[in-house]
Amino acid sequence: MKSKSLWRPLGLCGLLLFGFNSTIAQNPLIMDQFTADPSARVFEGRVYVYPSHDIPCGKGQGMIGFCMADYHVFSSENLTDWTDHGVIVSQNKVDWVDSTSYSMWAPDCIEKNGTYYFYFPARSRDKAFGRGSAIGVATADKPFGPFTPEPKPIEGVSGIDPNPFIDRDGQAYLYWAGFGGLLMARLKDNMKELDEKPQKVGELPPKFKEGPYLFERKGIYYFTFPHVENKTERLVYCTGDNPRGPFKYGGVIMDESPTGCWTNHHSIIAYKGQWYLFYHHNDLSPHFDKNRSIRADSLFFNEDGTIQKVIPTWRGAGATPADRRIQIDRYSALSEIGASVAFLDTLHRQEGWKTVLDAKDAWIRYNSVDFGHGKWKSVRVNASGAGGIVEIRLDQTDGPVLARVQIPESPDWTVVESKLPERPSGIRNLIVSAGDAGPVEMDWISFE
Ligand code: FUB
Repeated sequence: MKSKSLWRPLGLCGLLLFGFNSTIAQNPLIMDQFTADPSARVFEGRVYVYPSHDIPCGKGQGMIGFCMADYHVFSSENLTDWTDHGVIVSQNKVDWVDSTSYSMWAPDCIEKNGTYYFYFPARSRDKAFGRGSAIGVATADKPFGPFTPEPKPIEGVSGIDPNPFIDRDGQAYLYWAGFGGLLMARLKDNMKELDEKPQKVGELPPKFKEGPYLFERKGIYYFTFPHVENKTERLVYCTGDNPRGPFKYGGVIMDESPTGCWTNHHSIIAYKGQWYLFYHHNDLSPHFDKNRSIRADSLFFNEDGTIQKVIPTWRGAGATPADRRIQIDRYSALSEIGASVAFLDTLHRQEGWKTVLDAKDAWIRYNSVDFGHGKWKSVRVNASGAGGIVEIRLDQTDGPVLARVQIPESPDWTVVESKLPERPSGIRNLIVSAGDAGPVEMDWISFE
């Protein structure tokens, strides 16, 4: 059957916690808290993500529905297991920040000569530092801190969404969203002061822009940002031959969110030979788009350096080890009819989603399961529903059958185990289909 949009309404698989502060997830990457504005960086061979931390607003708290009191940093070696390193900077512990403002919006971090510079916006206690948000710096010897904030914000910078960039010649720049649009200035060697007056970044498309992110690839400087052309933010890019611009419009990186999340905010990195787009949507808060969740998907360039549009997926990036509880509801594709996902518990969305197959031959595909060297003897499926035989195939909908699992009729979740006649190895796609079973709900499957 033809696969249908990846934006069908959701259901969820369980959250699997590996100890106190480490989670496994596809998209969204983090399930135990809201996260937004992901600035991803590769430091010391790992991916570090510095997001904002959305929390539900109390009365009179925050600005325009956004409430952010601190920052966490997360890291991963495989883009599947994410470690939460905890709070690195908070509004109560920065001298210049108004500690009642909950205004710690999108941050970013960069390394220079072994020091990590974390840039963050917040409303200052002293209006001398600007009309709205000021931008401060905190430094650390390690990407996960401990970070020491400077006593004052950067002089001459008023705005949000800081993005530092260091060119190949060692010159550093800071980009941000200010009152005059997207602005930039050279940074001094100390990375804590501007080396020139802020300038407007030139030749950008009209209408609302924020969240600048600059990177360089093969001598092309990509100046990328969220841009409201129609209703909500889409991600676009411009290119130039140097970090100051002017930049020429290149195209759309990601379309407006089909679920109506008004903001999107992103970063782009290369890691282990693949490019990735980090961005956010409101997966865990479908009715309030100021409580967001970060995501990642692969990004590809054309031969001429143009960027291929990224289609958001639930599956995200990274291979999933076969012995994990594979959350097949974080799918790569599903059949046109009879397959859907839904929250396991609409009151506790952080518990995730489940897969629902309720028509003959309905299927769901989950890409890139890592079977390694083929020691697998059985598959376990956590299922409920009317019962019947669920079929698991490899690679594609008409690929080899890996197992036929008899699901008992039960309204409760039951783990069923079935022997594998063959032992799969390597990285394979899984297709789980209902055959004539159903309706059947599945929380996860796993191999032993
Ligand atoms: O997270 C608060 C603001 O929303 C960010 O600073 C913007 O980029 C938008 O994502």
